[in-house]
Amino acid sequence: MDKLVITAAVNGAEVTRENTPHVPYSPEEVANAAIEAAEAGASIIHVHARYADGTATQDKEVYREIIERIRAKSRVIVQVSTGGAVGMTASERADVISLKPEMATLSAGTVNFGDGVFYNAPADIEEFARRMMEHGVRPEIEVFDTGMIATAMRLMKKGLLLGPLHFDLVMGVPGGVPAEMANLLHMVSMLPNGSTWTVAGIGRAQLTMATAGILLGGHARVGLEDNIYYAKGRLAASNAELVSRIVRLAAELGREVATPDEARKMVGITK
Ligand code: KMH
Ligand code: ZN
Repeated sequence: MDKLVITAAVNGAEVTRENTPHVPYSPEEVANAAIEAAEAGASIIHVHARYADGTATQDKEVYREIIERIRAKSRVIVQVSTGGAVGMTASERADVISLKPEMATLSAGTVNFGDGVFYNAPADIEEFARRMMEHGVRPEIEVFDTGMIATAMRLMKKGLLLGPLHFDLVMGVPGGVPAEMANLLHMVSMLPNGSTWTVAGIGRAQLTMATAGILLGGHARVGLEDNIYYAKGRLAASNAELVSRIVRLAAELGREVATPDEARKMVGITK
């Protein structure tokens, strides 16, 4: 099996200090969490921009500072969010692509997201893909339900996405595909040949889905964006703590962990 690429989704747009005191907000906090997670074994860091008070933003300058701070100390891949937060417009979400980050998320459809709607109209998805191609940004296709895999394949046929594709199967968002093994196996069976995939289980499914990713030859995403607990009733102390557990599990299950440069080759980052 290929080496394991661990993604740390360190903050997201929705988790607050009321949920957990450990979620990083400011660029400095996000960068420190990212560097610590990379030292623990993550090769991709998925980041959202926040203002210092925690408000989610797609402000390009905030992303620029996060990227520069991480770059100064680590070779880890920085993957920016173009999903932002529920309610943001597609054009404000897309602005960060012009920074030419190595990697960015590309959500492949609309999904109910808790009490809100994460809106991704077909024309907007195509525009995100076009801009990523124009700026040489490697997309990670965010899939919240099975039909979104078919959407990504249509975009590939239209020449808006270049294969092999790299997917993040997000499982357990209330409104999206439930985080169950049968659903994961079904989604993996739908992926176009040659795809790479990681799985992000939400809440307590983070550990089970990441373990499934290790066993099935996929990859694993963990972090406070998706899950704030280490165990029932015990908050994770940091993103690095969640990453470290995956590194230990991978070792027990016979999967070596990829370095950032190995991950670049595996997920198709060419620049
Ligand atoms: N915050 C969610 C509404 C992404 O980063 O691309 C969307 C999200 C996906 O987190
Ligand atoms: Zn995100």
